[in-house]
Amino acid sequence: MRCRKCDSAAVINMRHHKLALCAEHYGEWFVTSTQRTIEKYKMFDHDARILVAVSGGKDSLALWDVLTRLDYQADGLYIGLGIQGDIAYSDQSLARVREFAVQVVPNATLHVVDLEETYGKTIPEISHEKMRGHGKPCSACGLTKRYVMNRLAAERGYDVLATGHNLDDEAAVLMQNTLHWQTGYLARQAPVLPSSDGLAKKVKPFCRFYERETATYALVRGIDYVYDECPHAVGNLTNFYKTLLNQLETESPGAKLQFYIQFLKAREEGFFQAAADKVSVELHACEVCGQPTTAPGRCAFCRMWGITAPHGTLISADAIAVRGEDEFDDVEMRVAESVDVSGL
Ligand code: Q46
Ligand code: ZN
Ligand code: ZN
Repeated sequence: MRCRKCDSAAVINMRHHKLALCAEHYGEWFVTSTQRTIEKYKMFDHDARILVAVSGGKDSLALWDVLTRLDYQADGLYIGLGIQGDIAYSDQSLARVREFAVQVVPNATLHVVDLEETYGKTIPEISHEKMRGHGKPCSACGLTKRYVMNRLAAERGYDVLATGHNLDDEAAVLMQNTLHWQTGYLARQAPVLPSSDGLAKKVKPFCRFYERETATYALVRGIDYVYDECPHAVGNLTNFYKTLLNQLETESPGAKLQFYIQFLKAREEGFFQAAADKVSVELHACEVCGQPTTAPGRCAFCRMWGITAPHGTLISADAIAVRGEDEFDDVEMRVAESVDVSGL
């Protein structure tokens, strides 16, 4: 198969777009398409300070790369979950993120918040404690990640929080919510969630890209990412729906994209407005940490992590200005030293 633009060998054939491209033209197409999505959904402009949540996987690193190439002011946030399994998952992920930051986005800042250093426990530990050894740690993990992202964005003055969710992620969640007619969740599933009462604006600039498209972009850009999934992702429901949707896509190319795009249209036309009105709840400040919450008194995060004492700036893992390979050791030391847990 040849590239539509230059006749070189194509690295990808996107049947749903009827478009095959070589490495060079695919890289260009991917960056331009991201910009189009950013504009279409009014995600942000060049004045915005953007915080990209980076996990070490292909999607989030590709997102940081593309936003930087598009000249946006994008910094990174890595949250150390303390999930190792047989593959040293968290250690591997942090190593990939650091290497990427130093080599690819040397003018950006990488924030590292290690949960064990900051809050005294890893995700598997807090989850085990709360669930008495039953079930997966994903709910504790999701709640914690959302909290840390919001909190860091607020404390460091970021306007927007960007995540690398792709079309496969979005379509799988959509299918899950639709099969259960979770109208409240459907009302809130969008490429942009506006900021409200101290919660950062959230955006998903890759929501229209298939997973194989972000993987191909990472490949052509030579991004070194963690191939392994989190050990707890194995066998989860989202992956099951992804498999079903892939079967559908094989039979009917473009089905996944249509499913998601038509949902967004229906949503924009107010199809889920009644559900949105019903679930809109008032937020107030957590009496301990000050972060917005719907719960009376302490927020869900403070309750789960057993935080009872008021404190000032809790997350203090210092920002790392990524300056170059030779300062690598320094960086590690500064993070380890700058974590302040005195408020706990
Ligand atoms: S929620 Fe669950 Fe993920 Fe956390 S424990 Fe792993 S699989 S990382 S997106
Ligand atoms: Zn080409
Ligand atoms: Zn709180």
